[in-house]
Amino acid sequence: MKVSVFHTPELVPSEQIPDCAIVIDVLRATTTMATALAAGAEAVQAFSSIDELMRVSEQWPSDKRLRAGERGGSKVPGCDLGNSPLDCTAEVVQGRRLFISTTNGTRCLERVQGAGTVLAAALVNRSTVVQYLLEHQPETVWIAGSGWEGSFSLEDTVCAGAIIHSLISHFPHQADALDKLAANDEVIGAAALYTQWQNHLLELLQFASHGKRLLRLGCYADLEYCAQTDVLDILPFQKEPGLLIAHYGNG
Ligand code: 3SL
Repeated sequence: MKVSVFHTPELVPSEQIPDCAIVIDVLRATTTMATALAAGAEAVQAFSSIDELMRVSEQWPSDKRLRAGERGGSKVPGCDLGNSPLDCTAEVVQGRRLFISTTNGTRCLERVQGAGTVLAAALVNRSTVVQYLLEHQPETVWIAGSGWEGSFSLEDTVCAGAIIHSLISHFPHQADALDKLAANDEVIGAAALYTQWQNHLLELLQFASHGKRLLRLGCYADLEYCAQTDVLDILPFQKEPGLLIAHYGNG
């Protein structure tokens, strides 16, 4: 297995396709997707455009759909929800399809949707992603952070590092595991970031520029939730381009 990390969707190479692409948007799109599926949503359908979300979801029975739209951290008018994972309770999402469009996360998903396998990862479901990689051993793995409008984000890179850190803990020869796994320098950087911050993830999210943006919007509870590691046994797995369903670690 060879792993590459790309900090933003823009940095993901367009001329190749990996066996497995892992999309990360810790704050908050992939955390919300994992939470919605864990709470019983039928599926998550992601769109880069709000207009397209509205058009496609209109064809779905209204009692079986939820429209979640976020721009700049705030809920898009006309949608049922914004992008807070805390809104995705079983009472709200059970048996419904979540149609979602966010500033960066859904755009990142679109960027890698042609990969052999596409998974959505966050800190909350890190262990299921690692379990999938260990079981399926894809040859080439790309981990793509969503960043913020083309810029690096600490929270996505620390999550990439959390995945790499856990993955190499399963290698028999620890000493050269990182070197064997890494296909680019970003992998080493992400692992180092996680090693430094693994016991202070909430603090790191508060240092992050998007974390600060969410704090200004009064979303401290979202940061607290998104900073948790390995609390959801769910793996959002792309069934067809843009459509994610729940796939358990050993499913
Ligand atoms: O950028 C995104 O896709 C969102 O996750 C941003 S927010 O956390 O909902 O503000």
